[in-house]
Formats: sequence, C-alpha cells, structure tokens
Amino acid sequence: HSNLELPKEFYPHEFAEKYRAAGYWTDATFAEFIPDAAKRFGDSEAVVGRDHRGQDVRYTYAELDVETAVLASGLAAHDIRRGDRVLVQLPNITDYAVVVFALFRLGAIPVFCLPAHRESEIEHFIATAKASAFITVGEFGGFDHRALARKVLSGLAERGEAPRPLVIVADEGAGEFVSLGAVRDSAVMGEKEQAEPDPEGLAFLQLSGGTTGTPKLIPRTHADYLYSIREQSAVAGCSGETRMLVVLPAAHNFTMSSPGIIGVLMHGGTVVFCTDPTPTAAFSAIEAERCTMVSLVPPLALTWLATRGMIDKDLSSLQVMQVGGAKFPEVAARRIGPELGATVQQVFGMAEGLCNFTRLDDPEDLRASTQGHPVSPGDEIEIRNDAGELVSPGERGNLWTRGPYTIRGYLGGVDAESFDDRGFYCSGDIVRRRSNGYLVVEGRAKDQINRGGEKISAEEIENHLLAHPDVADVALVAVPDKFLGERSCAYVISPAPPSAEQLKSFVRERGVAEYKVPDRFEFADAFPPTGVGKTSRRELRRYLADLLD
Ligand code: J2J
Repeated sequence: HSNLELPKEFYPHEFAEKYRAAGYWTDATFAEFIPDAAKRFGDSEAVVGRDHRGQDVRYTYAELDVETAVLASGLAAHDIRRGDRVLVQLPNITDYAVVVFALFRLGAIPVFCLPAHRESEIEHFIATAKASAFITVGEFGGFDHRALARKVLSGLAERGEAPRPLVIVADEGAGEFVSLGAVRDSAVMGEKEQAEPDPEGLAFLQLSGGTTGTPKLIPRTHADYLYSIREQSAVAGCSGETRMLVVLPAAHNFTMSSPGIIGVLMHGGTVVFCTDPTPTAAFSAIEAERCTMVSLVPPLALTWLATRGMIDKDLSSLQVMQVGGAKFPEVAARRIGPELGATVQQVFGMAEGLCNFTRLDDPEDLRASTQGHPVSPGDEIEIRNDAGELVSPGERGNLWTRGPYTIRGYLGGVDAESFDDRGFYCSGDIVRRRSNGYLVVEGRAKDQINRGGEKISAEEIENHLLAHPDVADVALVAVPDKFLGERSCAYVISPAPPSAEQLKSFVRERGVAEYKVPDRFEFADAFPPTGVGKTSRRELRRYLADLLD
C-alpha cells in the first residue's frame, strides 16, 4: 500500500488560513457524507435507477447508508484501505453511487474514469495513480470490460508494473476476477468502516481533459470540493425537492459537482440514473420520475430540442437545464425556455476547479449570451495577453484563475505552462469579461479538441498515429462542426498514405476511447509553409485549423 500524498502546503499556508477563516473550508469530509445525509434525510429517496443486472433499484438515504457501509466493510476485507487509489469505471448505474461512497467511507481515493476509456488510458491511470484496485462493469454497451481488464493487466505486467491491481467486476459473471457481490458478501456483520481522513488532504483524483501526451490526474481535497459543491448547488437552486436526471457520464466533474450527483445528495434531493442518453429514454425517465433538473453538453441539448416535438412525453416537471462542457450557441440557449419549458443555466467549469454559472434569475439576455460568473467570492480571475500582462477591461485574453477550489498543481508536479509563481492556473481558454463580471468564452489557446464536451489532447492522438510505420508526421486539429461544435482532423504527412479507415482501426487497436479516434484525415507530402519563421507545434496546429476551416 504505497501512499500518494499531496505535496506539503499544496495550498500555501496563508491561503488555507484565509479559506478557513472565510468559512469556505470546513472539517467535513466525504467519508461522513452519506452517514451524515442519512441522519438528515433518512427516509427520503436518494438514488433511483438500474443496477448492474438491469434491475430497477430505489435507495433511501438510510438504505444508501447501509449499502455503502456493507460494501466498505467488504472492500476492507479485500485489503482496500485508507489512502489506496481505486479506479472506478462504471456506467450510470446505481452501483456507481454505492461504490464511490463506500470508497469514501474507507478513506480510499477513487480515480474517476469514463466508460469510454480503453486499455491505453486505463493502464496509464493505474500506473500513474499506483492504483491497488480497478472496479468496473462486466459488459456494457456491447463492450466487454473484463476483456479490457485482461489487456490492462498484461500491459502492466509487460511494463514491469507491480503489484497487479485487484479487479472487481459489477457482474455475477466476473470470470477470473472478483465480483462486486462477492465483495459485499465478505463484509463483516456489524462492522462500521468509517475513516477520518484529513479534510484538507487528497479525496480523489479527477481526470484532466488533457493537452499532453498522456492525460494528467487532478488532485482534489475534501475541503475544496465540498465547498465548491455547496456554492454550485446553491446557485443551481438545489433543495430536497430536486430530482436530477443523470445522463452524462456519472464520473465527469460536471455530473459530480455542478451541482451534480453530490450537490443533489447534499440537499436531500433524488438522483435518477439513466444509462441511455437518447431523448426517448431520457424523456421517459423525466416523465416517470418527475425530474426537475438535468445537465447536458451542447450536442445533447440540441438533440433534445430537435426531437422534442416527435416524442410524446410529459416534461412539465423539468425546471432547470444546465448546459456546459463546450460553448452553447446563443440561438440554441434562447430556445430552451420556450421549447423545453426549463430555465437554461450555462455552466463553464473545469475539473481543475473554477466553475462559472449564469444565475437562474438573470435576465434572459445574460443567460443566453454569456457563460456566467464564478460561484465563489473567493475566485480570482485575471485575463492576460500572451505576454502575461492584464488586458484592458472587455478585451479578450487568456483566463488565469486562483481560488478556494482550484488546484495548485497536477498530481506529480506543478508544470510551468499551467501554473504561475503566484499559484494562478491557466485554463487554456480565451475569454472576455463583460463590465458586470460575466465571462464569454471566445476560443481556446490549448492544444485540445473539444468534441461536444469530450476533450481530446492533440499530442496524445498524434503520438498514437506516429507509431504507424507509414506516418512520417501528423498534426491533430479541430475543424468546426454544426452539431458537435468541433470534430478532429488528422493532417498526416506520409510518403505512402494508408487509408483513413486503416488509420482509424490502427488508433482503435491501440486502445483509446472511441471519441478520440480522428473523425477526418487529410494527407500531404509536407506541412504547408505557415509564413511565420520558426513555427511551434501549436502555431502549426492553429494554421492548419484555419486552412481546413
Ligand atoms: C465553453 N467552454 C467550456 C462552456 C467547459 C462543469 C461544466 C463543465 C466542465 C468541464 C466541468 C464550457 N463554454 N460552458 O468540469 O464542473 C471547456 C473549457 C474548459 C474545459 C474544461 C464542470 N464548459 N468548457 O467541461 O475539465 O475549455 O470540465 O477549460 O472536462 O471545457 O473541461 P472539463
């Protein structure tokens, strides 16, 4: 059991003092979150959805308390302890809530993965987080996650990574692995596992969208994250009456915290898990469960708008629709109220911290045309030009931020590109700040493609393509797309170009999430001359993006 601690004074002493004094940071931790909620909301409904067997499940807070206590005891019997990192890769099933909060009870550190992740990503996360367990599902969406686990274990063995993580599968047919049911059965009766972790210590690892060869892990603390959720759930109007439909991947930072699953549970509301994001399934769930709130990425919101008239379901319970993850076009934002009967709330957030919301009582113009403003008075924002100087008010520039829930470094270090010596984080977004403080996202400086809210690191996919013998060089760039906002295009330099389909299969076979497989390919003998003397990789990508647009 290696321990992976935050660097001492991750948040410098004077800032920690300030955040405590302001009441932002408290002594609460995720270990006591469910036991505490059960005391306050006992018989209220906490979680609704299907479990891994496809059976309908409903848990009250009191039941969720028991379920998480039992599983925590079972996990402890399998030698998972406080401080251990555990990868969680589960779809939107009720087991997700039980697993995550059981890990929290133990003081273990969940590492949040998306169901779309494949062996190259999972292997990297396990190695980087030095994870001692990997909790996944059997088969989901036609994909066998046990086969994925096998590939990951053999990959780790090849790399000489030891010891091998314990694989736990939420399925009766766990094969050579341990089933989640067996873990639960090994619980010791009457034993109440409840760790008392340091409130300002590491609570979990979240994944970054990534701009580098391999995605970085984001360390979040109990105090900073609980605080951010207190603010976000207040701004989203959460109460005991809130019934939130969860259609985006449960482990995404948006779905967890803005206000997300945890924000709803903090107020005694109900989380309704839905494994199928199609409008037919989602509209049926809203009608059946009388959902009041939902969070969507722009392409899903557009799909809902396009299909509303064709699907005869009662959506009158829906009050608030958060849209975020990528820029939501103003024309679409204006349609949400009249066509879906919900108040649109734009959310411009990031797993590294800073979250901006439009407010529910803002005039429609602000809700439609801006991405809101920070949720905390402690959030500091600076908009700087490329030379690092503050821009004039109202001008566009790079977004830098610091505050009570924004990280001061990634796991494994502070990289000079993302953090300055005053502790500000550079989000890689180009924004403009209106005189009333509201931010408008104008573009992006980072080497990333935002494919409808799903982030792709250009370098990561370029590295995969470079491994192909016929690829001499490659640049991955964003091309505009009406539906997704952006798609990816690989500009490949090759003397003997393979076909686009061959290259797609090649990337898939290397084990990456499907959304990262390039949508389009362009082939050339050499990169076109950009006209700017010594060209950086970033300038080249920008030049090609303009060229392809
Ligand atoms: C434009 N770009 C946006 C928006 C995120 C809430 C909501 C979203 C995320 C998220 C999140 C945008 N308009 N409304 O964690 O808690 C782009 C920016 C940003 C990056 C962060 C949350 N909302 N973006 O999307 O870590 O480029 O978090 O820097 O996945 O998404 O991505 P991620």
